[in-house]
Amino acid sequence: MAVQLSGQWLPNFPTVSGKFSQTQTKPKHPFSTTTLSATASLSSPPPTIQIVGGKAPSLYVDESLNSFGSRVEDDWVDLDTDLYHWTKVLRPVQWYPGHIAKTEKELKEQLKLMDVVIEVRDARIPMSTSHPQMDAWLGNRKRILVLNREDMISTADRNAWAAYYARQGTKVVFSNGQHGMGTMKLSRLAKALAAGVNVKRRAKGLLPRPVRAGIVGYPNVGKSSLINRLLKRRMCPAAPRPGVTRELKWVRFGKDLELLDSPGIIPMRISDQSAAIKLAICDDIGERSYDFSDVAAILVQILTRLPSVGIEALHKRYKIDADGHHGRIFVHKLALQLFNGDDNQAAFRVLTDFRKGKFGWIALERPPR
Ligand SMILES: Nc1nc2c(ncn2[C@@H]2O[C@H](COP(=O)(O)OP(=O)(O)O)[C@@H](O)[C@H]2O)c(=O)[nH]1
Ligand SMILES: [Mg+2]
Repeated sequence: MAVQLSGQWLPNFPTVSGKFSQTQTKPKHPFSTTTLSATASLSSPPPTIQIVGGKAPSLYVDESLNSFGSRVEDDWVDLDTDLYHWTKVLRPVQWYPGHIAKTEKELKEQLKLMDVVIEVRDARIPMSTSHPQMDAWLGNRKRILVLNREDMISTADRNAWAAYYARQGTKVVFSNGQHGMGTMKLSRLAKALAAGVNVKRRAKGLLPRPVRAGIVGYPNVGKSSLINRLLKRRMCPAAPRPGVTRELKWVRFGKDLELLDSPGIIPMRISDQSAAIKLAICDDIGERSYDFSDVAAILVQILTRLPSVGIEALHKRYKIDADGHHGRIFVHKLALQLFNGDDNQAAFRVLTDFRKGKFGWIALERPPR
Protein backbone atom coordinates (compact mmCIF):
# COMPACT_ATOMS: atom_id res chain seq x y z
CA MET A 1 0.00 0.00 0.00
CA ALA A 2 1.30 3.41 -0.78
CA VAL A 3 0.89 6.63 1.09
CA GLN A 4 0.62 10.03 -0.50
CA LEU A 5 3.20 12.26 1.09
CA SER A 6 2.36 15.86 1.25
CA GLY A 7 3.58 18.94 2.95
CA GLN A 8 3.19 22.63 2.45
CA TRP A 9 5.67 25.30 3.23
CA LEU A 10 3.95 28.04 1.36
CA PRO A 11 0.55 28.59 -0.15
CA ASN A 12 2.01 28.02 -3.62
CA PHE A 13 4.68 25.55 -2.65
CA PRO A 14 4.75 22.24 -4.47
CA THR A 15 3.54 19.22 -2.64
CA VAL A 16 6.36 17.07 -1.34
CA SER A 17 5.06 14.17 -3.15
CA GLY A 18 5.99 10.63 -3.78
CA LYS A 19 4.31 7.33 -3.31
CA PHE A 20 6.97 5.06 -2.06
CA SER A 21 6.94 1.42 -1.30
CA GLN A 22 5.84 1.07 2.26
CA THR A 23 3.45 -0.64 4.57
CA GLN A 24 2.37 2.24 6.73
CA THR A 25 -0.99 3.63 5.68
CA LYS A 26 -1.62 6.31 8.28
CA PRO A 27 -0.93 9.80 7.00
CA LYS A 28 1.77 11.69 8.86
CA HIS A 29 0.70 13.86 11.72
CA PRO A 30 1.79 17.45 11.46
CA PHE A 31 5.27 18.08 12.76
CA SER A 32 4.58 18.85 16.37
CA THR A 33 6.72 21.78 17.33
CA THR A 34 6.44 20.99 21.00
CA THR A 35 6.98 17.30 21.31
CA LEU A 36 8.71 15.90 18.29
CA SER A 37 12.28 16.59 17.41
CA ALA A 38 14.13 15.17 14.44
CA THR A 39 16.36 13.11 16.66
CA ALA A 40 13.65 11.82 18.92
CA SER A 41 11.53 10.34 16.18
CA LEU A 42 14.40 8.45 14.62
CA SER A 43 15.44 6.84 17.85
CA SER A 44 12.27 4.78 17.86
CA PRO A 45 11.15 4.31 14.26
CA PRO A 46 8.12 2.21 13.50
CA PRO A 47 9.13 -1.34 12.59
CA THR A 48 8.35 -1.02 8.89
CA ILE A 49 10.66 1.92 8.32
CA GLN A 50 14.02 1.51 6.71
CA ILE A 51 16.54 4.30 6.65
CA VAL A 52 19.55 3.14 4.75
CA GLY A 53 22.92 4.87 4.71
CA GLY A 54 23.89 8.20 6.17
CA LYS A 55 25.33 8.88 9.58
CA ALA A 56 23.40 7.92 12.66
CA PRO A 57 21.53 10.87 14.07
CA SER A 58 22.87 12.45 17.21
CA LEU A 59 20.90 11.46 20.25
CA TYR A 60 22.20 14.22 22.47
CA VAL A 61 21.78 17.50 20.65
CA ASP A 62 18.35 18.98 20.19
CA GLU A 63 18.79 20.00 16.58
CA SER A 64 15.30 21.39 16.45
CA LEU A 65 16.46 24.47 18.35
CA ASN A 66 18.62 27.25 16.94
CA SER A 67 21.24 29.18 18.88
CA PHE A 68 18.57 31.60 20.12
CA GLY A 69 16.52 28.74 21.51
CA SER A 70 13.72 29.11 18.98
CA ARG A 71 12.63 26.43 16.54
CA VAL A 72 14.89 25.87 13.53
CA GLU A 73 11.81 24.87 11.51
CA ASP A 74 10.34 28.33 12.08
CA ASP A 75 13.44 29.94 10.56
CA TRP A 76 13.06 27.74 7.50
CA VAL A 77 9.38 28.61 7.10
CA ASP A 78 10.23 32.34 7.32
CA LEU A 79 13.04 31.93 4.81
CA ASP A 80 10.78 30.19 2.38
CA THR A 81 8.12 32.84 2.64
CA ASP A 82 10.76 35.45 1.82
CA LEU A 83 12.11 33.34 -1.00
CA TYR A 84 8.66 33.30 -2.54
CA HIS A 85 8.53 37.10 -2.54
CA TRP A 86 12.11 37.50 -3.74
CA THR A 87 11.66 35.21 -6.72
CA LYS A 88 8.19 36.39 -7.73
CA VAL A 89 9.57 39.63 -9.21
CA LEU A 90 12.31 37.97 -11.27
CA ARG A 91 12.22 36.84 -14.86
CA PRO A 92 10.81 33.30 -14.69
CA VAL A 93 13.34 30.50 -14.99
CA GLN A 94 12.30 27.81 -17.45
CA TRP A 95 14.35 24.98 -18.87
CA TYR A 96 13.01 22.28 -21.13
CA PRO A 97 15.54 21.04 -23.67
CA GLY A 98 14.15 19.12 -26.64
CA HIS A 99 15.33 15.68 -25.55
CA ILE A 100 13.28 15.77 -22.34
CA ALA A 101 9.89 15.55 -24.06
CA LYS A 102 11.15 12.52 -26.01
CA THR A 103 12.55 10.98 -22.82
CA GLU A 104 9.31 11.46 -20.98
CA LYS A 105 7.44 9.55 -23.65
CA GLU A 106 9.98 6.70 -23.77
CA LEU A 107 10.29 6.55 -20.01
CA LYS A 108 6.55 6.09 -19.60
CA GLU A 109 6.79 3.10 -21.97
CA GLN A 110 9.79 1.62 -20.15
CA LEU A 111 8.09 2.08 -16.79
CA LYS A 112 5.79 -0.78 -17.69
CA LEU A 113 8.82 -3.09 -17.68
CA MET A 114 10.23 -1.99 -14.33
CA ASP A 115 9.89 -4.04 -11.18
CA VAL A 116 11.08 -1.19 -9.02
CA VAL A 117 11.75 2.48 -9.62
CA ILE A 118 14.62 4.29 -7.96
CA GLU A 119 13.87 7.98 -7.80
CA VAL A 120 17.00 10.04 -7.27
CA ARG A 121 16.83 13.53 -5.80
CA ASP A 122 19.40 16.12 -4.88
CA ALA A 123 19.81 15.92 -1.07
CA ARG A 124 20.32 19.69 -0.95
CA ILE A 125 16.85 20.26 -2.43
CA PRO A 126 14.72 17.11 -2.11
CA MET A 127 11.49 19.02 -2.65
CA SER A 128 12.59 21.05 -5.63
CA THR A 129 13.88 17.89 -7.33
CA SER A 130 10.58 16.08 -6.88
CA HIS A 131 8.73 15.84 -10.20
CA PRO A 132 5.06 16.80 -9.78
CA GLN A 133 3.93 14.07 -12.19
CA MET A 134 6.05 11.26 -10.82
CA ASP A 135 3.23 9.87 -8.67
CA ALA A 136 0.86 9.70 -11.58
CA TRP A 137 3.45 7.95 -13.78
CA LEU A 138 4.48 5.41 -11.20
CA GLY A 139 1.11 4.49 -9.74
CA ASN A 140 1.54 1.55 -7.39
CA ARG A 141 4.95 0.57 -8.67
CA LYS A 142 7.50 -0.21 -5.96
CA ARG A 143 9.71 2.79 -5.28
CA ILE A 144 12.89 3.68 -3.49
CA LEU A 145 13.76 7.27 -2.82
CA VAL A 146 17.44 8.16 -3.06
CA LEU A 147 18.81 11.39 -1.66
CA ASN A 148 22.07 11.63 -3.53
CA ARG A 149 24.92 14.09 -2.86
CA GLU A 150 24.76 13.23 0.81
CA ASP A 151 28.29 14.62 1.10
CA MET A 152 26.93 18.04 0.18
CA ILE A 153 24.63 18.46 3.18
CA SER A 154 25.25 18.66 6.92
CA THR A 155 24.57 15.92 9.43
CA ALA A 156 21.74 18.03 10.84
CA ASP A 157 20.17 18.33 7.38
CA ARG A 158 20.44 14.59 6.87
CA ASN A 159 18.94 13.84 10.26
CA ALA A 160 16.03 16.16 9.57
CA TRP A 161 15.27 14.46 6.24
CA ALA A 162 15.83 10.97 7.61
CA ALA A 163 13.39 11.66 10.45
CA TYR A 164 10.87 13.16 8.05
CA TYR A 165 10.86 10.16 5.71
CA ALA A 166 10.93 7.77 8.64
CA ARG A 167 7.69 9.33 9.84
CA GLN A 168 6.23 8.79 6.36
CA GLY A 169 7.32 5.16 6.32
CA THR A 170 9.25 5.92 3.15
CA LYS A 171 12.29 3.90 2.21
CA VAL A 172 15.09 6.35 1.68
CA VAL A 173 18.71 5.72 0.81
CA PHE A 174 21.31 8.44 1.29
CA SER A 175 24.03 8.08 -1.30
CA ASN A 176 27.14 9.54 -2.79
CA GLY A 177 27.39 9.01 -6.52
CA GLN A 178 30.99 10.15 -6.58
CA HIS A 179 32.35 7.71 -4.04
CA GLY A 180 29.71 5.02 -4.20
CA MET A 181 28.36 5.19 -0.66
CA GLY A 182 24.85 3.77 -0.49
CA THR A 183 24.97 2.04 -3.87
CA MET A 184 25.32 -1.54 -2.60
CA LYS A 185 22.50 -0.96 -0.15
CA LEU A 186 20.46 0.43 -2.99
CA SER A 187 20.95 -2.67 -5.13
CA ARG A 188 20.12 -4.93 -2.17
CA LEU A 189 16.97 -2.98 -1.43
CA ALA A 190 15.89 -3.01 -5.08
CA LYS A 191 16.35 -6.78 -5.29
CA ALA A 192 14.56 -7.32 -1.99
CA LEU A 193 11.60 -5.16 -3.01
CA ALA A 194 11.23 -6.91 -6.33
CA ALA A 195 11.78 -10.44 -5.00
CA GLY A 196 8.08 -11.16 -5.48
CA VAL A 197 8.57 -11.16 -9.26
CA ASN A 198 10.56 -14.36 -9.19
CA VAL A 199 8.38 -15.97 -6.56
CA LYS A 200 5.49 -15.57 -9.01
CA ARG A 201 7.58 -16.83 -11.91
CA ARG A 202 8.64 -19.91 -9.99
CA ALA A 203 5.04 -20.63 -9.07
CA LYS A 204 4.27 -20.60 -12.79
CA GLY A 205 7.18 -22.94 -13.51
CA LEU A 206 9.25 -20.17 -15.15
CA LEU A 207 12.96 -19.58 -14.62
CA PRO A 208 13.90 -16.54 -12.53
CA ARG A 209 14.93 -13.39 -14.39
CA PRO A 210 16.97 -10.34 -13.31
CA VAL A 211 15.11 -7.67 -11.39
CA ARG A 212 14.60 -4.53 -13.48
CA ALA A 213 15.18 -1.25 -11.72
CA GLY A 214 14.72 2.10 -13.42
CA ILE A 215 16.68 5.10 -12.21
CA VAL A 216 14.74 8.30 -12.70
CA GLY A 217 14.96 11.87 -11.50
CA TYR A 218 15.80 15.46 -12.34
CA PRO A 219 18.85 16.31 -14.44
CA ASN A 220 22.31 16.30 -12.85
CA VAL A 221 21.23 14.75 -9.54
CA GLY A 222 23.71 11.89 -10.00
CA LYS A 223 21.72 9.10 -11.67
CA SER A 224 24.45 7.98 -14.09
CA SER A 225 27.15 8.31 -11.44
CA LEU A 226 25.25 6.02 -9.08
CA ILE A 227 24.99 3.35 -11.76
CA ASN A 228 28.68 3.72 -12.63
CA ARG A 229 29.72 3.42 -8.99
CA LEU A 230 27.59 0.35 -8.58
CA LEU A 231 29.01 -1.28 -11.68
CA LYS A 232 32.51 -0.01 -10.84
CA ARG A 233 32.79 0.93 -14.50
CA ARG A 234 31.92 4.00 -16.54
CA MET A 235 28.99 2.48 -18.37
CA CYS A 236 26.89 5.62 -18.43
CA PRO A 237 28.23 9.07 -19.34
CA ALA A 238 28.21 11.36 -16.29
CA ALA A 239 29.29 14.99 -16.18
CA PRO A 240 28.99 18.03 -13.94
CA ARG A 241 26.28 19.64 -16.01
CA PRO A 242 22.63 18.86 -16.69
CA GLY A 243 21.53 17.29 -19.97
CA VAL A 244 24.42 14.86 -20.54
CA THR A 245 22.49 11.57 -20.64
CA ARG A 246 20.36 11.75 -23.77
CA GLU A 247 19.25 8.15 -24.21
CA LEU A 248 17.63 5.53 -22.06
CA LYS A 249 20.04 2.70 -21.49
CA TRP A 250 19.70 -0.67 -19.76
CA VAL A 251 22.82 -2.04 -18.08
CA ARG A 252 23.32 -5.33 -16.28
CA PHE A 253 24.63 -5.56 -12.70
CA GLY A 254 25.64 -9.12 -11.89
CA LYS A 255 23.22 -11.81 -12.92
CA ASP A 256 20.17 -10.68 -11.04
CA LEU A 257 19.79 -6.92 -11.52
CA GLU A 258 19.23 -4.76 -14.59
CA LEU A 259 19.35 -1.00 -14.30
CA LEU A 260 17.89 1.60 -16.63
CA ASP A 261 19.73 4.91 -16.82
CA SER A 262 17.53 7.70 -18.08
CA PRO A 263 18.00 11.35 -19.00
CA GLY A 264 16.79 13.75 -16.32
CA ILE A 265 13.19 14.78 -16.56
CA ILE A 266 11.79 18.10 -15.43
CA PRO A 267 8.35 19.67 -15.87
CA MET A 268 7.85 21.69 -19.03
CA ARG A 269 6.81 24.64 -16.92
CA ILE A 270 8.29 25.07 -13.47
CA SER A 271 5.38 26.73 -11.76
CA ASP A 272 7.20 27.23 -8.48
CA GLN A 273 9.90 29.80 -9.06
CA SER A 274 11.45 29.31 -5.61
CA ALA A 275 12.13 25.74 -6.72
CA ALA A 276 13.44 26.92 -10.09
CA ILE A 277 15.93 29.28 -8.45
CA LYS A 278 17.11 26.51 -6.13
CA LEU A 279 17.59 24.22 -9.14
CA ALA A 280 19.70 26.97 -10.70
CA ILE A 281 21.73 27.50 -7.53
CA CYS A 282 22.45 23.78 -7.32
CA ASP A 283 23.37 23.60 -11.03
CA ASP A 284 20.56 21.14 -11.74
CA ILE A 285 19.24 23.04 -14.79
CA GLY A 286 20.97 24.47 -17.84
CA GLU A 287 22.93 27.67 -17.31
CA ARG A 288 21.34 29.46 -20.20
CA SER A 289 17.93 29.34 -18.55
CA TYR A 290 18.72 31.84 -15.81
CA ASP A 291 20.38 35.11 -15.07
CA PHE A 292 23.49 34.55 -12.93
CA SER A 293 23.13 37.87 -11.12
CA ASP A 294 19.49 37.22 -10.19
CA VAL A 295 20.29 33.76 -8.89
CA ALA A 296 23.47 34.75 -7.04
CA ALA A 297 21.68 37.68 -5.41
CA ILE A 298 19.03 35.33 -4.05
CA LEU A 299 21.71 32.88 -2.94
CA VAL A 300 23.44 35.63 -0.96
CA GLN A 301 20.15 36.48 0.72
CA ILE A 302 19.54 32.83 1.55
CA LEU A 303 23.06 32.38 2.91
CA THR A 304 22.73 35.34 5.25
CA ARG A 305 19.73 33.56 6.76
CA LEU A 306 21.21 30.12 7.21
CA PRO A 307 22.48 29.78 10.76
CA SER A 308 25.55 27.81 9.71
CA VAL A 309 26.60 30.51 7.21
CA GLY A 310 25.24 33.97 7.99
CA ILE A 311 26.55 37.45 7.36
CA GLU A 312 29.82 36.64 9.13
CA ALA A 313 30.82 33.83 6.76
CA LEU A 314 30.04 36.00 3.74
CA HIS A 315 32.10 38.81 5.18
CA LYS A 316 34.95 36.49 6.01
CA ARG A 317 35.12 35.21 2.45
CA TYR A 318 34.52 38.39 0.46
CA LYS A 319 35.13 41.24 2.96
CA ILE A 320 31.73 42.66 2.04
CA ASP A 321 28.81 43.30 4.39
CA ALA A 322 25.56 41.56 3.49
CA ASP A 323 22.23 42.55 4.99
CA GLY A 324 19.90 39.77 3.94
CA HIS A 325 17.84 41.92 1.55
CA HIS A 326 20.16 43.41 -1.03
CA GLY A 327 21.92 40.48 -2.63
CA ARG A 328 22.29 42.39 -5.87
CA ILE A 329 24.24 45.16 -4.18
CA PHE A 330 26.44 42.53 -2.57
CA VAL A 331 27.15 40.94 -5.95
CA HIS A 332 27.84 44.34 -7.48
CA LYS A 333 30.28 45.24 -4.71
CA LEU A 334 32.08 41.95 -5.33
CA ALA A 335 32.15 42.76 -9.04
CA LEU A 336 33.77 46.14 -8.36
CA GLN A 337 36.23 44.54 -5.99
CA LEU A 338 37.36 41.63 -8.12
CA PHE A 339 35.96 41.70 -11.63
CA ASN A 340 36.19 45.23 -13.01
CA GLY A 341 32.52 45.78 -12.34
CA ASP A 342 31.36 42.66 -14.20
CA ASP A 343 28.33 41.50 -12.19
CA ASN A 344 28.03 38.31 -14.19
CA GLN A 345 31.49 37.12 -13.24
CA ALA A 346 30.97 38.06 -9.60
CA ALA A 347 27.65 36.20 -9.57
CA PHE A 348 29.29 33.13 -11.09
CA ARG A 349 31.97 33.25 -8.39
CA VAL A 350 29.37 33.23 -5.59
CA LEU A 351 27.46 30.37 -7.20
CA THR A 352 30.62 28.34 -7.75
CA ASP A 353 31.74 28.93 -4.19
CA PHE A 354 28.44 27.60 -2.90
CA ARG A 355 28.55 24.57 -5.20
CA LYS A 356 32.10 23.79 -4.06
CA GLY A 357 31.07 23.90 -0.42
CA LYS A 358 33.03 27.06 0.42
CA PHE A 359 30.29 28.02 2.90
CA GLY A 360 30.19 24.50 4.30
CA TRP A 361 28.04 21.65 3.06
CA ILE A 362 24.45 22.68 3.60
CA ALA A 363 20.98 21.86 2.32
CA LEU A 364 18.77 24.60 0.95
CA GLU A 365 15.63 22.84 2.07
CA ARG A 366 14.40 21.34 5.27
CA PRO A 367 11.36 19.09 5.57
CA PRO A 368 7.98 20.75 5.91
CA ARG A 369 6.33 20.50 9.28
N1 LIG B 1 29.71 15.74 -4.59
C1 LIG B 1 28.98 14.86 -5.25
N2 LIG B 1 28.94 14.89 -6.60
C2 LIG B 1 28.20 13.98 -7.24
C3 LIG B 1 27.47 12.99 -6.55
N3 LIG B 1 26.83 12.22 -7.46
C4 LIG B 1 27.15 12.71 -8.67
N4 LIG B 1 27.98 13.76 -8.54
C5 LIG B 1 28.54 14.58 -9.64
O1 LIG B 1 27.43 15.30 -10.20
C6 LIG B 1 27.59 15.44 -11.60
C7 LIG B 1 26.34 14.92 -12.30
O2 LIG B 1 26.27 13.53 -12.17
P1 LIG B 1 25.54 12.60 -13.24
O3 LIG B 1 25.68 11.21 -12.76
O4 LIG B 1 25.98 12.92 -14.63
O5 LIG B 1 24.03 13.09 -13.04
P2 LIG B 1 22.72 12.67 -13.90
O6 LIG B 1 22.51 13.79 -14.86
O7 LIG B 1 21.63 12.60 -12.89
O8 LIG B 1 23.00 11.36 -14.55
C8 LIG B 1 28.87 14.67 -11.97
O9 LIG B 1 29.91 15.61 -12.07
C9 LIG B 1 29.09 13.77 -10.77
O10 LIG B 1 30.47 13.49 -10.58
C10 LIG B 1 27.53 12.98 -5.12
O11 LIG B 1 26.91 12.17 -4.43
N5 LIG B 1 28.30 13.94 -4.53
MG1 LIG C 1 22.88 10.95 -16.55
